Amino acid sequence: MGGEPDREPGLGVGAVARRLGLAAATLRTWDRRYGMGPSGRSPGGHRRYTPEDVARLEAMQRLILEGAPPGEAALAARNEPPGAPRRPRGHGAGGNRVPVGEPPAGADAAEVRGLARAAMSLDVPAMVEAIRSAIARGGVVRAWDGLMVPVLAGIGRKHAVGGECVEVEHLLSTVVLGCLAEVPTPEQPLNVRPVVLACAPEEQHSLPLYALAAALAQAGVAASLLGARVPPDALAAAIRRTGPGAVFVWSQTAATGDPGWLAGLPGTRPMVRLLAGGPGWRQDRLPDSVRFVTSLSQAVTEILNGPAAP
Ligand code: B12
Repeated sequence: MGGEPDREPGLGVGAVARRLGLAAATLRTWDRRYGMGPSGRSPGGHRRYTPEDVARLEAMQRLILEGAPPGEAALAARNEPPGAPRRPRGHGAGGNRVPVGEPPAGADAAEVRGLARAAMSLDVPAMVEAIRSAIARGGVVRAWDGLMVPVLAGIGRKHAVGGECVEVEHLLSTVVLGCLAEVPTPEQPLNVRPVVLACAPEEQHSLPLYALAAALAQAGVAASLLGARVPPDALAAAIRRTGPGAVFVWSQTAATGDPGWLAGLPGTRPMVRLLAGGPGWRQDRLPDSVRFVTSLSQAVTEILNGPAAP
């Protein structure tokens, strides 16, 4: 387990951190500040968390999620007999768990739960660690579909049910955006003409564009990301000035999905390839010239291999 021999009894800090969806640094702080460290020892003399230590940490985490300050949570968790029944929570049908549901095939359920817990604990280092390592292991497309989307969708459901978790949604969005933006742009891009990515007018859900920019970067394509709420005139100006090979427009919500304005975008010579994606679009009203895509991987493939490929 992460370099900690499983022959040794008890768990090391890394294993417990993964289990709770916290950063190892958070556990070390809880040890130092609140005396919530490991009470066991391995034969080799290393400090190890016993099952009782882990139960106390889980209780402390639960109490923090319920709103207790960490010091009080530690005190109460130490006094709570192991295996004590959990107190009912005051609000929301699902308490403080994220209803992430069944992760998609190929996704690592433990990893999804870990990120969800880290998000609910507002534990930025643990969120960053989970997302960075998923991107490093499987690439952007897998990390997006298998880890980030299930947790984002779970938070979205929770918000829809009880209006809760706005702070979690905002912080997770910031972290996801930061991790995707870290993916380096190719030094010698395959594309000569730019690829422009934009949200529909008034559309604030820009994360899918960051996922697309990062996935394209890993495929060797550099993209210009215009971000959220791009007015039609601004997109038209960008097209006229840069003569892109492809333009991708995202609409997440029905309020931004009327595509009437797309037909007014300037054509360039050679032709600009116009792609649209997202659940917001009124697909029946999309102009014939617009190609509609239904997944991140399809968007990447279309941009890489379409008739007007960069
Ligand atoms: C993060 C988030 C926000 C953040 C966005 C931050 C950012 N920079 O993007 C903030 C806080 C700003 C926000 C604001 C709002 N939000 Co919001 N938000 C979300 C959340 C949690 C994730 C959004 C996301 O990135 N989704 C990406 C994936 C998870 O979405 P998906 O569509 O399921 O993706 C799949 C397909 O679309 C497909 N796909 C097809 N083609 C392509 C192409 C590409 C390139 C990609 C990547 C994928 C793809 O593959 C995807 C899987 O990869 C969703 C929950 C959800 N289920 O999406 C709510 C959600 C989208 N928001 C919602 C709402 C209502 C709002 C607000 C109106 C709230 C408010 N009252 O202010 C505002 C909207 C403001 C506006 N005008 O846009 C609703 C929308 C309901 C609806 N059907 O219209 C949702 C569904 C939450 C809910 N259940 O109620 N939100």
